[in-house]
Amino acid sequence: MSRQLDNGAMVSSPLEDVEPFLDREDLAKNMSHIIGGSSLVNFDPHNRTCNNALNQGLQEVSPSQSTDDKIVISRSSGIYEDIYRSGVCIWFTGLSGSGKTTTAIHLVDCFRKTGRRVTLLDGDVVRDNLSRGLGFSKQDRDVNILRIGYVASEIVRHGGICICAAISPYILTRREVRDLVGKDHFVEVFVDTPVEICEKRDTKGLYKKARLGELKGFTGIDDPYEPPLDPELKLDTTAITVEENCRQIMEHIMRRNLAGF
Ligand code: ADX
Repeated sequence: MSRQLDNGAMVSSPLEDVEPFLDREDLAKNMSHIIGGSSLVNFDPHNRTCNNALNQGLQEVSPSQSTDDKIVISRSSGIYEDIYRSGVCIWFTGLSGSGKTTTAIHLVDCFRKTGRRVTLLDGDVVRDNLSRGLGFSKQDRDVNILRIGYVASEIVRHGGICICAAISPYILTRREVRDLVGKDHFVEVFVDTPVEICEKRDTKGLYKKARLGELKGFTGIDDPYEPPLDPELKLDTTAITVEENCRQIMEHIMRRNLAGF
């Protein structure tokens, strides 16, 4: 399909023509049309997923060798690998120092081991770039969270995996993000570490500053944190290891078939 840019130039973008789940004949036709190159991916029309052909070893066959239950499509790079997979957003919420980032980083590794690419949006990192300049008023926190939610929703919409780790203190804002991403692709994980423990850990020295009154509006001290009422998962980081917590999350995702493994 061609479309006209603002400057009048015509561009053609074949992917716009392709619905993710066409019937197998259309798919074969379109895929061989839009994707050039030498390597191949097998598409399974029954469970609507692509085998991770890179991990399983590619077979050099041409599109004409497609059979009733196997469509062979050619591809030129890894970028098409994920398009038939389900996207999912794992949204960590909890106090500063609760263990969101530690768990999220370990979870990234777990997903990578399955062959999936993962995007991690961590509150501290996002505030250094996408949300630079925002403060910690309710309004600014909401803007921050909705930005993260928007990026997550785009990643998920394209079949990607997005792990978000921000305090996200407000129930209604988290609900808005859930709606934005889509409830069937959203896993809210409450990192339920009590404030006393977070304060004892005080990895960044911010609780101390907040207690001394040098930092105003610090979550859990003089700013609210609204715990989720009905999160998909609740983690204990005081008695349970990060590995075990991540295993629980991966199990949840597999049980609900959220990532198309
Ligand atoms: S959120 O409320 O908008 O979700 P976010 O996760 O992005 O917060 O950022 C929280 C991080 O910012 C904390 O881990 C801490 O390092 C830092 N921070 C600085 N000031 C505050 C504050 N007033 N309240 C909470 N965190 C703060």
